[in-house]
Amino acid sequence: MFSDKNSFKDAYLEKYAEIKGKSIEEGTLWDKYHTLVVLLKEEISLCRAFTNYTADQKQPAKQVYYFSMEFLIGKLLNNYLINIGIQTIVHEGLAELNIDLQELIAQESDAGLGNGGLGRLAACFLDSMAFLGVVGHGNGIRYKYGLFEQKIVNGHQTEIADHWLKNGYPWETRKPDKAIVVKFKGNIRVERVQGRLIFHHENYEPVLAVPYDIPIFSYENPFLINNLRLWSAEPLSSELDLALFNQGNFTQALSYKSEVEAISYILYPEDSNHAGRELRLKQEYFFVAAGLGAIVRSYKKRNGTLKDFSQGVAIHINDTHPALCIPELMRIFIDEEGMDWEESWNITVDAISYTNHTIMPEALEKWPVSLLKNLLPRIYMIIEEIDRRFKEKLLRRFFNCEELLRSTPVMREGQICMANLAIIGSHSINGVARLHTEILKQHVFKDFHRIFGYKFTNLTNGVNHRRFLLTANPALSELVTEAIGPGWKTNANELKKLHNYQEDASFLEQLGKVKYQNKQRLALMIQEKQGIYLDPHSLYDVHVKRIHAYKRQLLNVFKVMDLYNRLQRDPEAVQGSYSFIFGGKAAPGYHYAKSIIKLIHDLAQKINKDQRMKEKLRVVFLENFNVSLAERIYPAADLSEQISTASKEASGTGNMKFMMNGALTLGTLDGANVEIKEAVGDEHIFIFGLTAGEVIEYNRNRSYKSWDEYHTNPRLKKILEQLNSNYLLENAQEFRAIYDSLLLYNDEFYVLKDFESYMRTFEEASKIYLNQDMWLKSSLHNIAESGVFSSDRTIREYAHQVWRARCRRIEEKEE
Ligand code: 26W
Repeated sequence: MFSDKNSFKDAYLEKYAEIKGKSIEEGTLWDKYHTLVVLLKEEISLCRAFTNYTADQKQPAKQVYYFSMEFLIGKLLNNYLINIGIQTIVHEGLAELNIDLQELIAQESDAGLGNGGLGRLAACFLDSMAFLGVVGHGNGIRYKYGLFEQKIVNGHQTEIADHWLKNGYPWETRKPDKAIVVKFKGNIRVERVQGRLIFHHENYEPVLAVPYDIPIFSYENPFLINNLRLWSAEPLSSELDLALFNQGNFTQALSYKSEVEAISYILYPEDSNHAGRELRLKQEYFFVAAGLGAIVRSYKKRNGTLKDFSQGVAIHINDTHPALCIPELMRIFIDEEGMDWEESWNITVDAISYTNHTIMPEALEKWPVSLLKNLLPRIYMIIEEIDRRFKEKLLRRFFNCEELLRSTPVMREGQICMANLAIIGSHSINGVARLHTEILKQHVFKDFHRIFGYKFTNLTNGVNHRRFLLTANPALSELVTEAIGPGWKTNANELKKLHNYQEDASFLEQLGKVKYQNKQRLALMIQEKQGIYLDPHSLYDVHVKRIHAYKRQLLNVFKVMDLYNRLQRDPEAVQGSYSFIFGGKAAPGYHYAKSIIKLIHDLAQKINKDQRMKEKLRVVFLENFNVSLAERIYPAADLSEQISTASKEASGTGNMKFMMNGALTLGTLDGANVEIKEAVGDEHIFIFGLTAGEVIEYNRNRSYKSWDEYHTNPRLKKILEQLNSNYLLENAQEFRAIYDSLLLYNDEFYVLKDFESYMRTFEEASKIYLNQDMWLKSSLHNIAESGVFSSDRTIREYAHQVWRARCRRIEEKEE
């Protein structure tokens, strides 16, 4: 790698001349960005060759494969420059060539191959696996179109296709020689040969899966490079096309091509709603079959036999979307390797582990038998057999097992329950925060917990602190490093050393300044984009995440409405100055969530144009919340809104990103908020509302009556009346669905129930904010305790407890 800016400059100019064949002055920003990425990739691949070499010398490390429908990786360039440790060299070298590194960084498309939490978690895990020296690779889909771009028109969300590949994506390398054929539909012919059943898949529709590899560079260790493999669907060969073309059957030939390409065409923009579409099931099997095909092929090449497969390979399934890994691995062992059922099953279960990310019933995947049977006939037969054997075992093991037989089988009422398949077919199932895991054990999968108690574990989520603190917040990172040294970058627990500065007035003052600058930077961006001015002295109260009823953006809106109502009556009723910042995408078909976006806009418009509120309240909705925008927002936040209905948010990871950037949490006892509270102590977090236990009990006994809240709380009554009138809009019907959800349908997410305690707790927080010294101490305390929420900690736990894989980094250190 380059040792100084001159050697970088020479290499860059040489590469530029080689691939562009013109002078730098003639080149576009894209040319310059492209050259830089190609150069980095080549330099790094030299290191990769070295990795393979060293790995072969010692005992081969266990390979971990992280199967996920989504990888929300965002931009890579800046992160990679920091990881490799050459950001300054490159910045200065390019500057001498009159090139602004920031402009090149802006050229990169934000790879949005994910919806939200689950996809971003997968991306954070890739970084931490590489950093810790776990040989861990991502396996997913190379969607031609990622998550839609959100445009707000007149307060309404509209969606624009995210054509992220339009200029090309220089980080990826196409590997046509590593392609795999995936088979759909057709029929199975069964033959008995020497007492054994042989299964022939005939008349199937073949699809070629072509891999594109993206290198994952680890922090400060160029030798530990992992791979993210994304599969693209292509027609198998031109033969079929040609034959049809020659017969004059053009439309049929073209429809075959587009049907195949549809598989990796677009990411489903649903983050919690299982729609049960055939194309989605095709996507799921497509990347499962391609990924496993490649893994088995390379394993066999290295080891000859598959007998010890699960000792050398761990397959992790990120939610149930890749749960077809279980029958597919069985199919490979039985049909292609001629192994018997028992042995195949033992290896499969031993290799596979599963993470659950949601308890929302509408998000749990269930596929109609008819759909699966037609699309994947052999996989269907295997699922049937898994189900049959499981039920048989239950009957043998449990006396009186009617109850168990009702809730745990894979096949129920003409549907295939993917979570049940995932639990039965893996050796480990985990929730993503302690509370979530407890809910899984005691409620959602209670019966499974009776049967397979030993399989359940908790692995609380974490986030990549090198992206969301080190890279996203350079000013804070510098301040922290000056105070406690650079060790926190590789060991986030060292952030605890910041406690030594708790009483250091000058340090706290600097911390305040950093926050102010970050707020200014965000304000500038908002001013430029939306023409709304935010005062950096005001409290930035931030609520950014997918828009969903259970995440209760509505509760926050009611808070703003209430403050506004009170300020109109009495300008002294509320102390301090506030900027309420919202952001997030709604699934295109989720009308309720879209109304929430419209509501925020209408409220923002009303308040922002009211001159009397100028010094007091501002409301802004940031368009197109994505990874890059998130990296701007977290460093500028004072208050982090984590206000889901308790029990509904499995973990949350935004809560952790805010925390490490010094924001204080205003939240319910839900997901990882519970653990954040334990880490910082009651006095450094603002907790309100029903507990998960109370919500579950209300749901059970149905004693909650939302009308009671309406009648007993005049402030709330006023807000609801405003919602149901033309107070915000000429059209009083616009927010009728929201109003009805609260009063006609009894407020499923307890918005009205939690309103009062939310307001009280918000007021507590705002009082403390007025005392900047106290606030900054709490802010520092939050940063100091955020180390446990680094994904490095999470991945260590996965490696030791679930994958039984080595973290080469720590072992090297101990030697
Ligand atoms: C089939 C449609 C569908 C698509 C995505 C259903 C469910 C999902 C995901 C499981 C939803 C998701 O992203 N869950 C989030 O996962 C995060 C990472 O663990 C958690 O922090 C969030 O609390 C959880 O909502």
